[in-house]
Amino acid sequence: MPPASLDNSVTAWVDECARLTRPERIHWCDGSEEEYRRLVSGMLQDGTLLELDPKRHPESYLHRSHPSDVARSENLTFICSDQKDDAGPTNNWMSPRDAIQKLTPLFEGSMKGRTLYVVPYLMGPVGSRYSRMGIEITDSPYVAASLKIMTRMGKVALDHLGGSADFVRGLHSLGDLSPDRRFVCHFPEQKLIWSIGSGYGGNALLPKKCFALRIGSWMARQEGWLAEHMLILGLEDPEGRVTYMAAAFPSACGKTNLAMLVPPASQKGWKVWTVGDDIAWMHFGKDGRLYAVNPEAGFFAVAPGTSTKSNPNMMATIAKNTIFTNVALTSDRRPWWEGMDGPAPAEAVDWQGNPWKPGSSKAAHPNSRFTTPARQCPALSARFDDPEGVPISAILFGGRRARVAPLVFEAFDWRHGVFLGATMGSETTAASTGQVGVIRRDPMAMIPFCGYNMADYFAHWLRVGAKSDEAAPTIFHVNWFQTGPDGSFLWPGFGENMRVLRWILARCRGEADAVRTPIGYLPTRESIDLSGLDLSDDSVRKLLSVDREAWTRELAEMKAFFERFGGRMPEELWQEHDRLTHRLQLEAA
Ligand code: OXD
Ligand code: MN
Repeated sequence: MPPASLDNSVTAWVDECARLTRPERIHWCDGSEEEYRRLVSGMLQDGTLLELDPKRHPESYLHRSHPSDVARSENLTFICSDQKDDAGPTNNWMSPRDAIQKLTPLFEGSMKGRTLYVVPYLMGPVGSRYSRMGIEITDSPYVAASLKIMTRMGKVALDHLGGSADFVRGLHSLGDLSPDRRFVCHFPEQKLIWSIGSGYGGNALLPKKCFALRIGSWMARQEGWLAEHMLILGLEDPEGRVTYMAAAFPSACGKTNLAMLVPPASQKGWKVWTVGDDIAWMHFGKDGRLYAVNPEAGFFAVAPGTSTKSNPNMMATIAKNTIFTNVALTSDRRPWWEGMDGPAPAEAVDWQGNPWKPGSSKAAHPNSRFTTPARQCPALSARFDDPEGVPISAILFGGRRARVAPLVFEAFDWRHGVFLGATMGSETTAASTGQVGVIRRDPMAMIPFCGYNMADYFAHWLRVGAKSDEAAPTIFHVNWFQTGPDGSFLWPGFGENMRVLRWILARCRGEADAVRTPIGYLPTRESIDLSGLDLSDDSVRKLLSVDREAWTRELAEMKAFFERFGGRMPEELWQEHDRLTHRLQLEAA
């Protein structure tokens, strides 16, 4: 039964969706523990979930998605704005009318024999003026249960909505899971999402990428804030002072690990507090500072590579109440993936349910995931639920670059920082379908997630920061992934990234030296703590220097990327490109 307090438009929309999809029954989610348990027990009965060893993994389950449905389908993701130009050259576009015409027959009767779940959810802390409401209609109990973990779901959300009709509508159906009939369509002007044919998190958990980033970025531009693909962390110094930073990296480039970093023994007294691992909603306050909230309540993170070495906090987080997707299953019913601690099991069942032995194919899918509650993270910030958010002192942009980008450098000012974000490049990963390991321009790590023309997005960034001048965060670029001639990483990464965070913090406080180079301020060798690291002089030189020739080659690629936006590209960014060209030429002379 729908709660009585609802605006008629909510029930009218649910009725309309039910008429289209013809479910056997409708269930309004209240977000209770009991409801979650019922969802789980139904899925255990029909095999959608498998129970893990309840002693070692209490209340934790394995889900296997369809083998053709294991990552975000960027080629099937569309922005359906009224005007094609408003979606811009980096998005697939379909007219709203064509999208409705194409998808309506796919939704017709798609929920026959299934339950339609109405899932109200809140994005952002309870009681925050920055939080926003959404309702997802789905025929997937896996989605409904995952949303209980990933959002503030059910009654708490409806209480926030009150009698208002202002919420993002999301209609999702598994359909027949055929890639030929799979579409993820966003109608930003209507605050509406239609997704069919996929049960994969990034396509089916609509609050995450679809709402919090694609529709969110559209709303943010209209309302003057920023919806970003960024982690949020608090860096505590040995005196107990906490400074907050936000960082954008493309999918599967270590955002979650950085957000939960545990410093090595050499970094005594330092600590990282986790506010968010994937998405930041940020508003400039009256004091000119930028404040960030994490709209999510859980983590949907990549499993392979996660271990007590790479991310002990995450290993502790996933110890219970966690849904694993597409990982391997050991004979004692434990989850397993490549890069986990200890030796590989002698045998297991792979992510597709087939017998597996070490040395054969991958046991876990490279984009296998877990969905786990943020409140279980031992490093969760005390300000996770702060309705006002946390003040951001530094913004980090980064990518996966084997060459070109040094370990860390600082932008000259906000405008140059926006240029650094706008020209970010990274090697592609398994988080999306398509070729892995090729360099693509991924401005602010938002290329798959910006819900409108990215030229307008850059203009928006320039505009919001310009208002705040001095109080705006300082912008940095980092790259943990530079490799040497033998292909091995030059920088140890993981906990040792604390050394880079400390340099960034010291720069924000005006306490660290830097050299001015054509691309920005780089650390002097003495200003960054490299003590005790096993780094050759040559590695240090490569990590902390500018490869002028490589940057000159980059200029051409940046130019080609900017040209895609034609006359809509902000003039300021072309000027930044000219200035960089000029600085590189001067240095060569
Ligand atoms: C994610 C992604 O799932 O970026 O966070 O793909
Ligand atoms: Mn992400």
